[in-house]
Amino acid sequence: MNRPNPLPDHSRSFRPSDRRHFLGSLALALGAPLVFQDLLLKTGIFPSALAQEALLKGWPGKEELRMLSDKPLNAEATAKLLDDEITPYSRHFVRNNGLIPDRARQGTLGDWSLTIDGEVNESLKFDLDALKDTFSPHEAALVIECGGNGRAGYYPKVGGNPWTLGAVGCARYRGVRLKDVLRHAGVKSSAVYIGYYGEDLTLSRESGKFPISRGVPIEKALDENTMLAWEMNGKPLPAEHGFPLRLICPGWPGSTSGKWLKRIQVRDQIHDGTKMTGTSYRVPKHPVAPGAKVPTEDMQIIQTMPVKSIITHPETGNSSQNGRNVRLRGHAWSGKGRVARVDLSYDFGATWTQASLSNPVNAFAWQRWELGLKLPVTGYYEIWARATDITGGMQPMLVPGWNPKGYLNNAAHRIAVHVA
Ligand SMILES: Nc1nc2c(c(=O)[nH]1)N[C@H]1C(S)=C(S)[C@@H](COP(=O)(O)O)O[C@H]1N2
Ligand SMILES: [Mo]
Repeated sequence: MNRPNPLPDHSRSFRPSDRRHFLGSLALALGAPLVFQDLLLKTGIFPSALAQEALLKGWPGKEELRMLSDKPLNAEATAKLLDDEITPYSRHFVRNNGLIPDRARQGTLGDWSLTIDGEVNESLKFDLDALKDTFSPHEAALVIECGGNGRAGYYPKVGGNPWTLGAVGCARYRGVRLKDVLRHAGVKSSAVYIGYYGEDLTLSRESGKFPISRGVPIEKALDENTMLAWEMNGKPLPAEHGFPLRLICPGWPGSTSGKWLKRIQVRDQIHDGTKMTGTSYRVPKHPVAPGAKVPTEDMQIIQTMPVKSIITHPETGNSSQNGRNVRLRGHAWSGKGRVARVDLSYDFGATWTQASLSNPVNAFAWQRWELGLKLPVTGYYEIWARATDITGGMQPMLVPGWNPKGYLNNAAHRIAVHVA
């Protein structure tokens, strides 16, 4: 197969200073990435991120994913792996801030219960059967995307997991609406926010500490699409995704969708749990220069996620099987509402062709787009996809505003295709 030197399979522009990317491309060009990485390991001039990738084994059940770390477990999909309408367990990214609880590893409920307390008329406790018996079931296909998806594209580099484009998935969940449970407890007029508490431990296993405890405004908690889920793709929630129960706040950063839930506290102030304060999941209130130091008081909590799309077929770097006719497809989604259109360009944005776009199966599911392009002559092309949502929000072609933690990179996805 004719493999042109591929573009990076994510939206960042090439920078000679980006050694990891440079070495990655070089390894591909040599056609022997493993030997090459091995060589570099021995010379000791090895960039640490690549060293980690070379050494990490796949996670059982998720072997296809790219591992960023195993303690805590962080692993993302590639564009090709996200081709399914409903992302299977094996291809759904995992983002953990701490350790998977023993209960989840064992997959046994034991004495598990969920507590609802705080600004409610009556504190309530449910076991899983009680949740299933008390409230009407709710099912939906929902996109969960990490707020840091695309972080690897920011320059100057920022700390945190260097997600490229695969910290997103759209699985089918079954559970109950959070609003039904909260209304049952009786939400007081003093309620302004909810905070979740999970059963996961910090890396140092300190008792009474939470690796993450975030939440959403009460309006979002009471939205009909916000749910408590015990099933993912027709099976009990897997250990990595929050067994036995997780929160899903679709359209908001994945960090608001608490896993291994034990408690939801209704608050009379903005929740102040772990990773709610400081610079966590916050972006500057005003645009800042790349690399700027931003005082905490100038940062604001990320709310909805911006419009985004991905080209899941063909895979970047492939040769067209049908000459100049290339069939492309992918998904598009937005935290602000439906996606209205997806356009593609094969000439660096000079001209655009609108793709056909399906309706979402429900609110906050991603939408399939497809397009057959006839490329003018043989040769090398870079194909770009750009989604626009119903609010008029459109993906930028370049990495958008730099921010200290590298959130919200929704730059258009680009692939390289060779037409023989
Ligand atoms: N209890 C708990 N909930 C959590 C996390 C966590 O570390 N602990 N990670 C959050 C983050 S940052 C993201 S992006 C999503 C990832 O969900 P997934 O691992 O099922 O893909 O879970 C969120 N919920
Ligand atoms: Mo996240």
